[in-house]
Amino acid sequence: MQYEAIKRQDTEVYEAIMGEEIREAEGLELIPSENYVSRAVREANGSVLTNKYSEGYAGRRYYGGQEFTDVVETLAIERAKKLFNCQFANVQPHAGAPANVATYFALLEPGDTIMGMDLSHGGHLTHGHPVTYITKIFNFVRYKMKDVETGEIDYDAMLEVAKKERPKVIMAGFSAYPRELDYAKFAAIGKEVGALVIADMGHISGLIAGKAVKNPFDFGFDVILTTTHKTLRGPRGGMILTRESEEIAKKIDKSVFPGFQGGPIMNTIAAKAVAFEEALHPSFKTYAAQILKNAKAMEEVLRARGVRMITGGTSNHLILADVFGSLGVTGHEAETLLDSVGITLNKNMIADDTRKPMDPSGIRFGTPAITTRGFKEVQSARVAELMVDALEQRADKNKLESIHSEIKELCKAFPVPESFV
Ligand code: DSN
Repeated sequence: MQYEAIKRQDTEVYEAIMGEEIREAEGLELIPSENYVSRAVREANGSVLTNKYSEGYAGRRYYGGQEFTDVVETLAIERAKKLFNCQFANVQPHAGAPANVATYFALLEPGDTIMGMDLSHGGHLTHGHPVTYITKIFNFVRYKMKDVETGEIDYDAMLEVAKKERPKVIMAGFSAYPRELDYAKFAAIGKEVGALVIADMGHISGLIAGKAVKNPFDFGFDVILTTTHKTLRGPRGGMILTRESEEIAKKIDKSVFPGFQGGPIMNTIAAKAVAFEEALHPSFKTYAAQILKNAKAMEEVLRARGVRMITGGTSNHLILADVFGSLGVTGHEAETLLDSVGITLNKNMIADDTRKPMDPSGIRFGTPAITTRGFKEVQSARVAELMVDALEQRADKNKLESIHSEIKELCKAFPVPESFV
């Protein structure tokens, strides 16, 4: 039996873990940054490697007893390089935000300028939102969409600002943007103003690895930052990839350790290695392609039901819907209501939102986790129908109960798999 020792020793934690097991089994996970990992990834993450301190890098550690940690870290690095077609990988960042910050410190001096996508148009906190401490160190300038109905980035304005502000780094990346970026344009602007172009691909790195979307390295990007637990379907963690510059890679290694972090989390690095091997498997390409097909199927339903989507739809794994404008329900109300029928997603600001972050106009949802469950277009479309039904008929308790029953049946028919290879 799973969790036997925890059950014997600590019933409070055991019960919370079991509660989460049931929640994940009986509900649909639509948060686009979440996924289900394989049992092999979980075993590696729960392994004895958690006991080990390994400051340094393979072959150059500050503590003894590294014969096995060196193996897992080297495996993770080699597999990551193969997945993303690059020459260097640092797999030690504890998460996405530390990977970003360590990279800034590796490549910039305090006071230097970084250009990133505005959070309100889909960017990420670490790309320069004033609530983060890094804005006390670096100067951030922003770019936005030109047209929120199509999602087109305002590349002309971006170039103009870049010429004036001379950023040292231009970040291409997002956490709530449903379209592909024009990497060639980013690279051209970077070249024109002498900035490094860095892609923060946390959300879509699995789609890149599965070749369902473009790889920024093919457009001359120098560095890709990513989490490992979203579409890439690995353990919670971060990673920094460098295309070909040994000079950049060395600076990044030094910045991650000893500059920014202490000991790497070796059990998680082993789990990253396992997940990367899974992603190298041919079935991962099918998975990545299906994520996009499922998102399209949901998009079509929303359009047919008259729900406004920011950028008009999706070209990746996520959709940002203006539920307040379309259905008169706030993002917070929608999140709570859908949770009550077994659908988990998150409230989200929409572009130029007039509402507040804790109760915005939108919801953000996506297909990585339901696709892991085995959903195809037909089930994804049905879920979208049920979501809109629940939001439209939110006062009808019987209707909500019947939607919840149908969601539970779908979950039963598509249990979370234990293995993907
Ligand atoms: N929290 C992540 C997300 O949900 O997109 C970004 O860091």
